[in-house]
Amino acid sequence: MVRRLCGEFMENGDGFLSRIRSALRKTSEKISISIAGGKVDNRLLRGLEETLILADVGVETAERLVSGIAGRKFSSGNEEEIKQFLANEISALLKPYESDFFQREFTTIPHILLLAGVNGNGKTTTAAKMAHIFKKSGRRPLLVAADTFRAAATEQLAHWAEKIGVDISVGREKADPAGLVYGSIERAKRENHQVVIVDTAGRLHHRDDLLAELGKIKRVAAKFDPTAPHCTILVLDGMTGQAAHHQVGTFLEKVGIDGLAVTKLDGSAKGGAVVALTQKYKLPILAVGVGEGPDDLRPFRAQEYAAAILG
Ligand SMILES: Nc1nc2c(ncn2[C@@H]2O[C@H](COP(=O)(O)OP(=O)(O)O)[C@@H](O)[C@H]2O)c(=O)[nH]1
Ligand SMILES: [Mg+2]
Repeated sequence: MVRRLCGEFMENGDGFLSRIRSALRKTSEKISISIAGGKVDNRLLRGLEETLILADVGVETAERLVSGIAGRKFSSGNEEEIKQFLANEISALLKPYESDFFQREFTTIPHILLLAGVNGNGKTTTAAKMAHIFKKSGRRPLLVAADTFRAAATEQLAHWAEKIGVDISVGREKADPAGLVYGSIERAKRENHQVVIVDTAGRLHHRDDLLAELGKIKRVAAKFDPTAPHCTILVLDGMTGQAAHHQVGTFLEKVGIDGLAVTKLDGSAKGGAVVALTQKYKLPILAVGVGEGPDDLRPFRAQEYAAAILG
């Protein structure tokens, strides 16, 4: 049985739906325009397909959705019926990629989470928000500032740690991140932290270095426990659209990832990217970012997301 550790957290606060709905308004308005009149003919189908492709749901998925409509009888002139049909279809496509990430029992303690991704995608912010969620559900987190390359990165995470009241492990500037991670895991065992959240560097121009460094961090964690890191999470910026695909491909191949966290959905007009990414890479969406505050990280809900795309 799954313990609903974060149940309270998830029901509280303003809705995920209202946050992303305003961001996705452009997409949903365009969909509304493309199906205006509700008369299913070639013009409507072509217009809708184009709108879906422009919203980044991916060409194949757009084709599939549109042929689903083409092959169905709708009572004429009913836009709402088409919208409802699309919402159900998109929700069904996304449903397998929901996750119980925040409620999951930790099989090994400390549970080790590794956050990776390109600079600016929201790793540090997401690490802090995750720590905040775990703390609220009664599990002591330890944040690890393994982006030792830039002093500012450590300061940023330290600032968050103070703000949300959780422990943090920092190293000297330019210290070996893998060494810091090892020391942090030992500290977590000593001080009874149940979850260790490792924030890493994401400098793009040293990509090979960076990927090698992530590999080293993973090996060091595995020395302590062969199943660690228990979850390697790629943090993506929901506003980047197509570029995100390249990032997922690279990290999957070179580092190995278990799931995605998609940030900035509160500002992403091209919300279809989540649809395309899940269909292509079959990775769960562990969390979504809907703002810059500590409470602005949410579980991903397929139905709510589909509803927001359709307005
Ligand atoms: N609106 C919004 N901004 C976010 C979100 N997540 C992160 N940010 C902002 O994106 C910027 C980069 O985030 P940061 O965590 O430093 O990225 P990192 O370089 O990957 O560690 C910061 O200004 C964050 O406040 C989100 O979900 N919504
Ligand atoms: Mg950072």
